[in-house]
Amino acid sequence: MEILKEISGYLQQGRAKIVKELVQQALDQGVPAEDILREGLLDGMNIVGEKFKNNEIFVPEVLVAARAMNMGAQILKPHLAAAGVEAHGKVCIGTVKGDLHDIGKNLVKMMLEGKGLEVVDLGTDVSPETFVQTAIEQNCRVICCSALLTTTMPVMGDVVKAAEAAGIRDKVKIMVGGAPLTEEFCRQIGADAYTPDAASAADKALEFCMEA
Ligand code: B1M
Repeated sequence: MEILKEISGYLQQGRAKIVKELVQQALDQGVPAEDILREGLLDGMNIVGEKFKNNEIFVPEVLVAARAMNMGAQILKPHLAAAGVEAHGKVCIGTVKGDLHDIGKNLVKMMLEGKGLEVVDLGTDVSPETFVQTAIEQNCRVICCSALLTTTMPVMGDVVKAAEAAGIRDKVKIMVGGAPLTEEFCRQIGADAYTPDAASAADKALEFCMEA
């Protein structure tokens, strides 16, 4: 669809204002929010990622594209979230210590809210102790950890250890995700679930909350 290609293209150029307008236009035309996200915003961000990897563009370009992505996603937020759903449980989410990538984490947060879960957003660069302390203080059923760097993935193992040390490991489920993660890594560190995308993360978190 032409408008989705335009959204992807302007996102790659970091034209946040136009991206916002086009996302709204696509919604007005009746394009499903999930399609706008996948074929417009995420498509654009993937191309940005490839160019970044190949040294065709650099951090400043990626940052403006990321800003356009976040602004477009904000417009989609109410459409991705199911309206008026009762809270089914509380979860906390954050990008692990040393890692500042938050686009994926923000998408997961949106999807969690869309499932009617109450979400405590800890932001980026979150220490294992903060995840665990928040889970205790706010009575969270699930801790959601995101990581985009291979160098910060091991921090997720530290979150599992911190939960064990604090004596809450049997009360809290620990979910992990982010581009470099795998099912095998999840098993190795003793986390409870790996999900490859935001929608399946929200389904899994809801399942854990309903089990409680
Ligand atoms: Co960075 N970066 N970056 N970056 N960056 C990557 C990740 C990289 C793969 C690029 C590359 O080289 N190809 C590479 C990592 C390589 C590696 O670790 N092996 C990299 C690097 C190296 C770096 C720096 C070190 C660069 C530098 O400074 N030299 C630096 C690190 C800073 C730090 O964190 N300490 C850095 C900085 C940045 C920016 C600040 C410029 C910017 C981040 C802006 C921001 O987030 N606000 C940035 C970006 C944007 C990227 C790329 C281009 C895009 C990431 C993204 O947002 N993707 C990325 C390349 C790429 O991925 N192709 C790259 C879109 C997002 C929707 O996907 O986060 O995977 P993702 O989330 C998905 C799923 O993974 C899943 O759901 C989401 C949607 O379905 N998911 C979960 C995510 N979390 C989940 C949690 C769950 C479940 C599912 O459960 C709890």
